[in-house]
Amino acid sequence: MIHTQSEAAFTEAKNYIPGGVNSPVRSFRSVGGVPPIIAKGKGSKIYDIDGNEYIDYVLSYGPLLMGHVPDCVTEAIKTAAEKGTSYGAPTLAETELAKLVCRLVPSMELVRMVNSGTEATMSALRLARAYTGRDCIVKFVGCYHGHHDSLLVKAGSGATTLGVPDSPGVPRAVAETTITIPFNDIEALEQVFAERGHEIAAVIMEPTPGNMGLVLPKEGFHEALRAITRKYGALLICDEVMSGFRSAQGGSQSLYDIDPDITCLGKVIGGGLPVAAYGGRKEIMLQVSPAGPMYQAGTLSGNPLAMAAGIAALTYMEENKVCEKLESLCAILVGGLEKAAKTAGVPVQIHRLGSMFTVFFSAKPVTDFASACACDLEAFKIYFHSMLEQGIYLPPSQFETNFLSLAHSPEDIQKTIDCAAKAFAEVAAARK
Ligand code: KE4
Repeated sequence: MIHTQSEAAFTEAKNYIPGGVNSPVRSFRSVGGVPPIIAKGKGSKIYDIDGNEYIDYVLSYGPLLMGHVPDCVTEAIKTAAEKGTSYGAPTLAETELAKLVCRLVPSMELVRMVNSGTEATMSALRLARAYTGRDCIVKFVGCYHGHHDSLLVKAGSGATTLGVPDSPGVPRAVAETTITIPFNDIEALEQVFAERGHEIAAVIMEPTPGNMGLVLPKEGFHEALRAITRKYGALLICDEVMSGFRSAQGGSQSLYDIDPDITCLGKVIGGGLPVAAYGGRKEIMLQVSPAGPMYQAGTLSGNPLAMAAGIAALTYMEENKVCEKLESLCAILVGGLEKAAKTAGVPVQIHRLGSMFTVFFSAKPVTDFASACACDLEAFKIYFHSMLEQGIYLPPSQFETNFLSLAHSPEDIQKTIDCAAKAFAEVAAARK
């Protein structure tokens, strides 16, 4: 593949944008090389400015459930745009999307629209602190909830000690209100609550984490988590920004029978436009301004253009049973990848849930961030670049999740499996 125009464009971008990107993962920093500069997308494909075509498994890191520019969403945006893009005043579309979300995710009795997953989880934390009057938050290592200070925190020295900043600029005082423990570790959870339970406002978790690659909860983990938060009066915040409408139509909370106090959504809910949301039990949500004293606001929250895209996407999803269809399509793809890796003699763990999947280059099970970090990252790099050069566009990190869309055809799936067979063979050859 030729990448000359992307190389020149990326160099120029770095003259005006830090690292040449508006979100770090897009820079290919962890896999090396120059990211293709994308010119357009259609269906399952994206095209870069050098004219190269790729089958896309990034799909904007999840939002594009029906693939690029599905007619249902494009038409809705065009119609809305002709009437207005934003008013700073209530509209019918906001109520329509809110009703749709409350029906699809019944634990969300009231919902507030915001513009990014970060805003949703930041607001959810403030709400939990406002509702409980407590300051401490518990999160899990490897779960990502956006870039606000309270959650850019890494584990302190001991299992239950307060966190330390995970980025310059995060005040130590803020980091010290967050306790970080390993995902799937019920003992650590019990120890934290035994020692600090009455200081804890909430536990925030990805029910099926997708930011260390896709990692699945152990048997009984969610039941234990819900029981202990109830016992100590801490809220349970379910961050389904990624898993919402992806792991299943009702999100992972519907798969694992989780009854969260607050849920955060993003990505798919906006159909590719900036929409995210937080919502939950009515008595909790009624704390949110102007119904209650907890302040949260946003100029473009609920703007009619994004609402139109979200309504179109979720309506199409439900009416066409998209999540069900993607479940079986993804199972076929992952089955083919497993067979290809086995034939090449490359040890992998492939995790799949709904239309999300991750190929871990590991001979051992991956159950948390530590075991994800033990993967063969050099093997991943070889696999990633081989797939890219063959026209398969994957997330540029072992710690990301791949996504499938309704636009991916059986031919796309077969081509992906064939390309993976070649990529695994290159990994095997490099390991010799
Ligand atoms: P945003 O602020 O990026 O819209 O959402 C933050 C967020 C919150 N919660 C979960 C579970 C998430 O996965 C995310 C964002 N996910 C990443 C992908 N790993 C977005 C990609 C990026 O950072 O560019």
